[in-house]
Amino acid sequence: MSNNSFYITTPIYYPSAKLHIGHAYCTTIADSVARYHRLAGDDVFFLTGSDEHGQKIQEKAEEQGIKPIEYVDKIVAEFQNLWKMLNISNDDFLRTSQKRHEKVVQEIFRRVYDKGDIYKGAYKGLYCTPCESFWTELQLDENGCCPDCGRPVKEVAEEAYFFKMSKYADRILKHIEDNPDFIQPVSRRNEMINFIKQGLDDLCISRTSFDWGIPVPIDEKHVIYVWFDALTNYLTPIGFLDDKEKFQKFWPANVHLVGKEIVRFHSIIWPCILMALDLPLPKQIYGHGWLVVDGSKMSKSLGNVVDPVELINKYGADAIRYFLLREINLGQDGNFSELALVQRINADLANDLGNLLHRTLNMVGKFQQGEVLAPQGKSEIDQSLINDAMAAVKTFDQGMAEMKISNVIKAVWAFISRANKYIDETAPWALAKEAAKKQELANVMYNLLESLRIISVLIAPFMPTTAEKIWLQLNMPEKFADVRLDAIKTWGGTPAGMHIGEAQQLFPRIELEKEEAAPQKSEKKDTKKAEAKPAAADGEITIDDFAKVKLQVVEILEAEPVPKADKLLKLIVDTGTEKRQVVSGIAKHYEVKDLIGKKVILVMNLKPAKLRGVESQGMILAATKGDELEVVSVDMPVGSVVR
Ligand code: ME8
Repeated sequence: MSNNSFYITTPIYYPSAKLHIGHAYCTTIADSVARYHRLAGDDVFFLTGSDEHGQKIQEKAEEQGIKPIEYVDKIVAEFQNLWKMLNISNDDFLRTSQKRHEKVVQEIFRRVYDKGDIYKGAYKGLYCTPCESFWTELQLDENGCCPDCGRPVKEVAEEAYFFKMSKYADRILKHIEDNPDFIQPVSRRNEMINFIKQGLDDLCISRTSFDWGIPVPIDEKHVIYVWFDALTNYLTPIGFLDDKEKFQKFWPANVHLVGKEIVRFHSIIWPCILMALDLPLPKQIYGHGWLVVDGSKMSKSLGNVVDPVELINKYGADAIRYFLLREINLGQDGNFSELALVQRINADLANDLGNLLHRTLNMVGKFQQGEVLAPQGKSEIDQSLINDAMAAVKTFDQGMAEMKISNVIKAVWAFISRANKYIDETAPWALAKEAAKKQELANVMYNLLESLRIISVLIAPFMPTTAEKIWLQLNMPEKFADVRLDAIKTWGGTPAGMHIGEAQQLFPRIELEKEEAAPQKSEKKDTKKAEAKPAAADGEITIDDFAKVKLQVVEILEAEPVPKADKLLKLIVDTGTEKRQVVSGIAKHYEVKDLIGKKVILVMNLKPAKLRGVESQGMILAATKGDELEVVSVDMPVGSVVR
């Protein structure tokens, strides 16, 4: 077992508004990585916090007629409540308004000033208040606005202190070029190299036009400009000033996880400050992608800002965590949709995982009165299951160390499907009928319980509550919090002779809500919106309307006529994550045998309906003209999305 230290951070978020699903996404990633490292036996420090100073916060507080600290106290309490609800395991929460941080920032200012790397000058610049960033004319976008957020900038001129960042340009460029892992993903690294090559200006690090900030220690008229105050947060809680041992253990950080828009601050400005302090640089800056909602950027004006608290109340923290981590490849942008979330809950959690647990515990209860019997010998199928389990553990270990979270989850779920298939292959219900097969049945039951023991540990970083629920239902003797990865690196950790615990449902299947399944019926609810918009041209829909239809490639596995309905066929299709039954009016146009194996396009999110009493979960696309009909078939892998 390794016992390395591991320090991971999220950005400290601005308390200028409530946090949304994008912030929850970043913090959930960091949490799953921190949990993995604890599982691997590392000594972990996981930091998040709030970036509370600056003009924007001061203005917000003034609008409400309260002091800035009163304003931030309220919002930051909501941050902390969200992290509790989402089961975030941060070791500390840094608020830049805390005294301990003020001391650190002032000390850093003094040290860099004494070194001669801070000087007083006059700042004339273009300032974006929401982003707390200065820009040069050249950096503005084509509308003369902030290149990060597109909002107008204002010209400001004032006396200010500057950090000699230009002095470190060559060193930081060399560091980035010499250390390919320093900035991830590679696309962000290339952007940063190009940015530095255009030349680095010195950085304005103080302001006099507002006072909600940490005073410059040598000149109390000034407050420290927020990025100098914000970036140094990463040093405060690990004992920069007051705990040498702790500081040596955790600095340099292993990874600063940030959104792609602030990679620049973390991979250029922050390292330059650290160089001025003669401190080592963080090992990695990882820029994750942005979440959009139903294909659109989240914004207050569109009214599509997703509140994670509401989602957690509706679906539970583990389901949200699972969706965010599974659905989006780290580093790429991703889409959040409630419909996709519900589909994942139903297919992956209720179906794949829930069924494996439920079927296994039921059978052990029914066939062995809940007792775990010792296995003896192994069949070929048993051995292949064991090999797959060990391979999944290896993929998990390597993949999580590299933060390939989505791939790891896919590998874990492939093993869950494999274990479900093992039940079908071994047919325990048939073994149970023959007294001579008692040991074979005991082996199968043991292998399933052991698979579930391993799975519970493998899902712990992503779904900590569910993982422990499984552990408790298996009735494992060890306390779940004490379990480490080593416990699942060898097969056979489930002790024989004990009894399993009580079976409980993990995730109930969620019926899609009416308005989601049938958006055309929600007109009444939306009268305001309809009035505000001019009526669309006859039959015209927007891209957002179209995006509501989830189309996907599925394979027809079985087809049979629906009794007393000469036009209808009942099809069983494979969607890649589940099997579905679809009733389709194509009986007159196809022989059953010609449909098997055909890959067709299914409307996945159509509200289930009964046709002649037979349930249909979706609709297959077909082209028709007069009496002619042909289903639309494509040669793409099952599960491909059609857009
Ligand atoms: O930038 N998708 O704070 P901030 C994914 N205080 N992630 C998102 C997102 C989205 N749509 N929107 C926000 C700041 N984020 C500074 C940081 S660090 C020393 C100072 C996440 O409240 C993402 O991680 O604007 C992004 O970098 C961060 O929130 C920005 O949070």
